[in-house]
Amino acid sequence: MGTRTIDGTCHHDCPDSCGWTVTVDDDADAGPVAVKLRGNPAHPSSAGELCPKVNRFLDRVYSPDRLQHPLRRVGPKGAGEFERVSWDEALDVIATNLRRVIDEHGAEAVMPFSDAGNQSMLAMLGLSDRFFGHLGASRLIRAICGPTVGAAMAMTNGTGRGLDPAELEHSDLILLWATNTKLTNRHLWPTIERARQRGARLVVIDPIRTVTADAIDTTRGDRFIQPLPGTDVSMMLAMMHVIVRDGLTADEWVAAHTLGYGELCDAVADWTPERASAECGVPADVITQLARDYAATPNAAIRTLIGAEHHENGAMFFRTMACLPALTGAWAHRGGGIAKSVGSYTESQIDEDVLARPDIHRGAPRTLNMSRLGDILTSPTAGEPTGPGIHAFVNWNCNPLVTVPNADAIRRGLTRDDLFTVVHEQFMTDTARYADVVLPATTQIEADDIVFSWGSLWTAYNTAAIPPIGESCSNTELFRRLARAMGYTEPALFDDDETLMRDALPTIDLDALRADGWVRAPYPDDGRPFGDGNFDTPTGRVHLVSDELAGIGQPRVPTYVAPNEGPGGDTDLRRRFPLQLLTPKHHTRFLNSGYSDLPKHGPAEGGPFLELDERDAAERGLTDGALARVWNDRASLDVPVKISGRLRPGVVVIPWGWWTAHHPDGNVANMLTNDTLTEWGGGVAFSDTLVQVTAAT
Ligand SMILES: Nc1nc2c(c(=O)[nH]1)N[C@H]1C(S)=C(S)[C@@H](COP(=O)(O)OP(=O)(O)OC[C@H]3O[C@@H](n4cnc5c(=O)[nH]c(N)nc54)[C@H](O)[C@@H]3O)O[C@H]1N2
Ligand SMILES: Nc1nc2c(c(=O)[nH]1)N[C@H]1C(S)=C(S)[C@@H](COP(=O)(O)OP(=O)(O)OC[C@H]3O[C@@H](n4cnc5c(=O)[nH]c(N)nc54)[C@H](O)[C@@H]3O)O[C@H]1N2
Ligand code: SF4
Ligand SMILES: [Mo]
Repeated sequence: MGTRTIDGTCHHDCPDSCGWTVTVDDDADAGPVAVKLRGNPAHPSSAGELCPKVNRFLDRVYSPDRLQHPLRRVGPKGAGEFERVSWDEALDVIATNLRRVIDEHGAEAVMPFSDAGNQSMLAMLGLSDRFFGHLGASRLIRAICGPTVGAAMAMTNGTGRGLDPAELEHSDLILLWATNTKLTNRHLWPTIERARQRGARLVVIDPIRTVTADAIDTTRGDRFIQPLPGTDVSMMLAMMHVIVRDGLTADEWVAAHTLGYGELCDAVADWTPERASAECGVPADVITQLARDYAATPNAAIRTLIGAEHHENGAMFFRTMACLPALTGAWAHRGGGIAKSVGSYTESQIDEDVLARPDIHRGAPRTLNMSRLGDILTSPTAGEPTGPGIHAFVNWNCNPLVTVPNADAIRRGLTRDDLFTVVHEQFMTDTARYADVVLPATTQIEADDIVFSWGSLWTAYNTAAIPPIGESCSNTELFRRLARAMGYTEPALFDDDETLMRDALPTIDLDALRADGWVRAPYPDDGRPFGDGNFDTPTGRVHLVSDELAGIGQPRVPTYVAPNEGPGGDTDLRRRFPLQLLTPKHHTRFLNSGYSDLPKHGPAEGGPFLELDERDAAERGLTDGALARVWNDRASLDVPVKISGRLRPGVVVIPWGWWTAHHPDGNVANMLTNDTLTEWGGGVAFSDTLVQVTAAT
């Protein structure tokens, strides 16, 4: 038999959705073994390159730490003491406990919890909504990453649609605004380089001098602008002030395609660059120059992803940003506009109702926002005015103890004796350690699926290369097994993967997708999403004023509200906790909370640290490598100091993704972070976190 190759697609929650090719040795004693995994050169957007994390994906697949069998807890919660059980025993324990919780507390006391750990269609949307809807469980709002951006832009443009990022190639001025492209979206960089070769200038706007900021070339007119976190809206208002004041608007386009220009002018009249400078810390002349450059470049493009969403004013950031290209008429020009996630082109090809099947759901259960998990698990009413507390917690595709803010409260919640917890995972994560039952999950090379990219227009097929490792199963198979264990008979709960794929994609020919490997989402041939000037609002215009926002109690016009947990917010908090903490993605070998536990990934990145400016360090008597204590009212953690020139005084950073075992005192970055929700859109403000720092004793 020998070896053969199978093409697949990376499943990580990453905009790039790279194509890969797996070489499988069929002659191995233990059955087919994947011996090589490499980038697929034919893949249209990733062109053969993967990344430092996934180049070693097989280390993950064949890690000795992979969970291979169901486990039942035998020690205290969190101690990580388990015994191996059969699937039948595990399912029996789960069904018995779910039925007990439903009898004692009602079905809303069951909380499903997941995100995009595997963002492929079946893994993320497959059968979970059918199962939990049929059971009548509380419904989960999954909005820790992305939905706020779309909901915010929709208030201005009526849609989350924007530029295909590949269109940046046609732009003459690219603003990388709150996105760390070289780290988080590396396969877009060649496009940006092509634009630069044509003469495009680059502006990077970030509170951190990131690796992306380091890539600018000031001799070519590139710039790095470093606002304080959570203050960009003030800078945007000042940019609009300058554009209006200096007569730089595209008058004809504004008259034909916008609503509320006069009111917007009134709203920005007082927002001089000097006033904004006092809020955001960017010199007034830099703001003025940025506004002029932006307005003088008809096809200026703004590239943004998720970074700015994670603030108390995170929705207003994107709502306000969307007004900028409307003032300059950038959408009329190829390469001009805003490029964000393209999920509204790609993922919208999925008929989610076909997957969720609301017709087989029971009742109309409440919704719970995933980002409030700490509050939900520690409250007698799940953080709601009324209703049962959570007594059963079923988690897959997500590692909330590391990835969700206010995580010390999550830990306290998961320790509750009257909470029954199930975790379906590839590894014994911090979250899994608190489970009563742990179930083993497959990796991407062990199950067929379809990956809808949010960083390019390409949707790609993933063919399983090897059978499931050990007794692991895919997410859809998990829910079929749970439905059977619960004694349900509704046939839709048992649909196989092939049926789900065929039924959920009304506009995609599955056979052609399989044969070709990928398919591109429909997008205008001339590259301009709003080339005809028609927007998706009720009036067809760009809403510089928004009655819809007024309807949900938000300002009609773009308005800067300083985050409460920030320099312009609560004065008592600010006095006690004078430093702004960011906890960003930082390591090239990590993907969110994944890989920090693997021997060729985690150790190569060193370990967690507190990064700060030398002035903040000197004030506290801290030197490089000293152990610092970082704390606020939510938690405290000890971590070694790293002095750098990447930050403004007053801003500190702890890279995120490390687990409790990697931190000297077992506390992780998200134990410090803020779980206040964004003004609308359901996002969360973990990047508005104030802390104090001293030497650890
Ligand atoms: N290597 C690697 N790649 C990844 C990931 C990973 O963990 N590791 N995670 C993936 C995921 S899930 C996502 S969502 C994407 C996210 O991709 P990005 O949105 O590009 O990444 P973030 O690190 O969330 O945020 C980007 C930048 O926003 C900045 N920022 C924070 N607050 C503000 C602000 O108020 N104003 C401004 N101007 N900037 C601000 C941060 O300093 C950060 O450098 O990356 C994906 N790619
Ligand atoms: N402080 C701070 N917090 C953040 C962020 C930040 O920048 N800073 N970023 C936020 C963002 S943008 C995001 S997207 C979230 C990400 O938060 P999470 O979704 O929790 O992060 P991941 O580490 O990507 O994935 C979670 C788990 O899914 C598991 N998994 C992978 N594939 C499968 C599968 O097929 N089945 C099952 N059952 N499990 C699988 C992995 O083993 C992994 O442990 O974190 C958010 N939290
Ligand atoms: S994690 Fe992102 S960059 Fe790395 S292989 Fe997967 S899709 Fe590509
Ligand atoms: Mo994300």
